[in-house]
Amino acid sequence: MGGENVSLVFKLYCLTVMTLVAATYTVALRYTRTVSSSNLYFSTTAVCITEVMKLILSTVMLAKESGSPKKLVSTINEHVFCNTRELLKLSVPSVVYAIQNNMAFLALSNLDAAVYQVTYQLKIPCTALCMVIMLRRSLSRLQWFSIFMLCGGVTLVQWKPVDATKVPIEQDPLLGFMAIAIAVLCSGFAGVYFEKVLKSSDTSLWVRNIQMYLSGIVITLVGVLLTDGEKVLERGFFFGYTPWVCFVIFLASVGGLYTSVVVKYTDNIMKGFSAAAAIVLSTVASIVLFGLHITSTFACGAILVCVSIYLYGLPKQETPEDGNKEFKQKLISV
Ligand code: NCC
Repeated sequence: MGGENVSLVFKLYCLTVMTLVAATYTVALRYTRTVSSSNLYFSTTAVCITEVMKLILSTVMLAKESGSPKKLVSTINEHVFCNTRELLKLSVPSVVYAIQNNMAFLALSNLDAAVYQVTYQLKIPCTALCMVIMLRRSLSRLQWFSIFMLCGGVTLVQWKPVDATKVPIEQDPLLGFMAIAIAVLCSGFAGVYFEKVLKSSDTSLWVRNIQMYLSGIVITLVGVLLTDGEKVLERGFFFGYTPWVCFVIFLASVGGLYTSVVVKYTDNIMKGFSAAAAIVLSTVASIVLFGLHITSTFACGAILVCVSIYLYGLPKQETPEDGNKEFKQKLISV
């Protein structure tokens, strides 16, 4: 996966898998947090084990990319063990993602999965703002408008009546919403920071992932000790793990790796747009295949998503400022 010129089909495949995994992940995670109040696993340990899984999978991918065990060892030595500076650089998104991933557990322990999915869409404008500030990406007014339209569209597409079934755990919706707000900020910042580091050098994606997951393991382990340390020592690290919990960890690992591939071949804003398109397409497919009824909120949302994609892709009207920038750029290159 070293070449940049991957086919459109491959990109679409990665985006679709990422989106389907994310949807399943949210529902499965909510289920594992609400199915029983006794024997509830420690969410901090699940976040930590996910980092371990992603580290193993990324090392396997790097081994495939390297071609020989000798090359793999020398690459890891050069970029990981003998490169403290890069490790520290990648520990920044690592800390932020660790907070975000823990917040997802907190939010889904206190809010319905559909409410979570809808509110979490605020990450789209937040990511766009981070792209503008951190990557100096310029967005026209029309593109900003289309980003907010997309946000509204995805919200409507995913709109479902709140599941009023009683769950056997205490829930605090305010805490849930605060956790989402923190997760939204973390997702925008960490996503764009990782993209910036990844695209500013030729270093392999799998090396970057290994650098990030190594510090991720240390950071999430500190999280386990600080939050659940005593209880973990008493009941064990894997207390309350069921096949469903293992399934959630598997989805979190696969979803994380697909996210990194998607960011490599597209960008964080495209990730938001394509994920929205994938949600619309997969719902339309299930309507056609399984004869489900189309709701008016879905239809309105789908229209908004399609129009926003079209508007975002329209060629930008050049402002005099853009013209100046291009002129200066040309001068520099001469
Ligand atoms: O929120 P989101 O992603 O931006 O979070 C990114 C997730 O990917 C992991 N990651 C990122 C970069 C990288 N190089 N390696 C990684 O493992 C981060 O640790 C973080 O978990 C989205 O755009 O909506 C998306 O949402 C998440 C997830 O649904 C939400 O965070 C809710 O908890 C999806 N993750 C999974 O499905 C597991 C992600 O695929 C898409």
